[in-house]
Amino acid sequence: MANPISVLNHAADNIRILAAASVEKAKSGHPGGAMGGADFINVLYSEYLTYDPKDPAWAGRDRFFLDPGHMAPMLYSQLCLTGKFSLEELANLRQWDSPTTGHPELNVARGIENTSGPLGQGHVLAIGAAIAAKFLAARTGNPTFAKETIYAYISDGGIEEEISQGGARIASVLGLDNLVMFYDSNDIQLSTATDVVMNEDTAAKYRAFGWEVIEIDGNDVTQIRAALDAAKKVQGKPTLIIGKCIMGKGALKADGSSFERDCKTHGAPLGGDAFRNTVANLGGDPDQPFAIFDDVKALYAQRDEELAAIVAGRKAEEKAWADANPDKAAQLADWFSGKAPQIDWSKVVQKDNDSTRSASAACLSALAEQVPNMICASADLSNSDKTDGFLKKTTAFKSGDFSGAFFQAGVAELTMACCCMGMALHGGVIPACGTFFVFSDYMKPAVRMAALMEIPVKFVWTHDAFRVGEDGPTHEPVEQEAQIRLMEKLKNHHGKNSVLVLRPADAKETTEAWALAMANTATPTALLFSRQNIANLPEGNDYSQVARGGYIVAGSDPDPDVILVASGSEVSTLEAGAKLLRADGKKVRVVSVPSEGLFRQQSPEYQQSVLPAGVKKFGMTAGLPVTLQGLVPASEGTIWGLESFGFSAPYKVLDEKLGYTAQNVYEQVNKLF
Ligand SMILES: Cc1ncc(C[n+]2csc(CCOP(=O)(O)OP(=O)(O)O)c2C)c(N)n1
Ligand SMILES: [Mg+2]
Repeated sequence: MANPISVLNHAADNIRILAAASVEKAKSGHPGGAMGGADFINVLYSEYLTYDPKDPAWAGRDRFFLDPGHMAPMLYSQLCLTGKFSLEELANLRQWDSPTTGHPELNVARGIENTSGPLGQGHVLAIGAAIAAKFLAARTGNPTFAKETIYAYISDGGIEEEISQGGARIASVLGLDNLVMFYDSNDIQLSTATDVVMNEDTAAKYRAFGWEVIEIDGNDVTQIRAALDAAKKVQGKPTLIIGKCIMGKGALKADGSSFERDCKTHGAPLGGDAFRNTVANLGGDPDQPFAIFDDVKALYAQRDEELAAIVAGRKAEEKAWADANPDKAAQLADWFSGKAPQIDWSKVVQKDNDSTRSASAACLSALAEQVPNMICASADLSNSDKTDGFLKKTTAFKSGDFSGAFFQAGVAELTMACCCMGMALHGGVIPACGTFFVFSDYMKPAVRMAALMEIPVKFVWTHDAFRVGEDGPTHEPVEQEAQIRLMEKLKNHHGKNSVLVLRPADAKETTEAWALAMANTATPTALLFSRQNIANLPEGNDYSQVARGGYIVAGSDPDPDVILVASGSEVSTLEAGAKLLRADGKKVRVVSVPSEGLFRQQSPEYQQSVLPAGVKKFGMTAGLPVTLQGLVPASEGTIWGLESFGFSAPYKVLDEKLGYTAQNVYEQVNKLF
């Protein structure tokens, strides 16, 4: 029997009171949007969202992705009604050590599917999760994945962010009918009304993208239900429900007049008497606003019972599938455990003197064959970034056909990154995505979020240096390595380097780097690969040492007069320079440091044995000199790096002109003596 509308409205008012009260208590936060969106989220959670209250990580659950993180009080208040947060925790919004953080942080046990805050990314994470659900349905045949609905909640800010275009395009071209997005269209944003900055017809825009669009009053229970019912029936395309919502619904000012539709409620407590008037207006007790109404408690207790029956049915279907497919079921359990896959790396045969991007293709080819839950993506560069090594072993996703494992993202690096992160958040899949290193700049906001959420996406960035010179300086990364290596230095909340960054020095180091990337289930990994061929490191090199982040390359002299340090292709330039220095009788050690972050995690004794203090050092990097500053102290030597943007020319000419030659290594090192 349908819940009485009066009870649903009462529950939404309860959410409004709790959201406003938590912001009031914290003396900071965003009440207005939360109060406007309360009706939608309440209908969704009390009547539609399918999840297991006793098993929040259940793989087959519907998922709710919040894009506007500033609307955290709405989500926390909603999750308080479903028992995932206590009233006390709501009262501790934004406080030290409280689970009710300023913007929601990934916490599946508490019902939070994603960290959100930077507007726009959150709804594209949902799109990635919808892709993962389609993929798992196709790959496993487990009927539960075809029944999942991924709900996204977006606001004006997310619609304005450029990434919404990428997300809208991908969701449509892939026919994601398991995606339902609610747009809280309240015509107000932080500093202005929305008409000051946008005048497009958003419904027409999404229809043009190929979405089903339903327009409703976002504060009306009957219309919300009708829209959700309709959305669930749509086939072959995603649905956008545009809900006209009232910012600060129910809010009153200190003088008792309406405080609705006012920018001032966007990001500040209602304040004093305005708060008290508002709570009273919504049927609460201004002296005890942190309370759940009895009929609302009953509403959610009843929903728990309904969910128990729904989930029991779904889990019975899953069990029937698992009984009929025990091997697949065991495999699926493994995929959702998040464990690193078993990979036989001996199947990867590297060519001598190959580029590391091509060596990466050899690895990806093996991964496509051996890791059935891996998804690889490229932003329209698969034949250049060599993710085609993977693609050649599978097919790309198409609307209605998710039997392959390759995601053609189009030219949209940030969208691609967020989709891949959303896939990982869904669980059960291992995503990797590729583009040119210089375009990592378009992905930085997502990489930072992946690092914060500890999502083990593999970022494949090729064309790692100025040696793409024919394309001109726009395509030549210079400062990008220094930037991503800063993320190696930034620790996540578990005290780990927030990103693992690996820049291998030759083809065989590339295999080791991919092995480390696949073993890394704790953080994102960045893999930096060369466009050009690189001479193999000397015969007898112990490649297992790559796992230590930095190591002494084979053929190095004992008791060296000088230590040459680099990562990536510059190591081979140092090797060539070392030959000239040795001809003069100098004893030379060459050290390859594919990951300074990993190297700094080794014992001090090991670090000291590789780079002993007091021995002269010379570093060479195709990036900014600062890239190597942690390894080559100014007191012990010099660093040859690129101090300016690159130039247009064939790479061999650039190597000569910019000093990336054996002869220059020889000359620069001699200056140290
Ligand atoms: C990428 C990004 N830019 C800027 C902000 C700062 N910011 C937070 S909310 C907001 C306005 C959002 O307006 P809207 O989405 O309509 O939310 P409402 O005011 O309706 O709650 C801005 C600019 C942000 N969180 N993320
Ligand atoms: Mg708004």
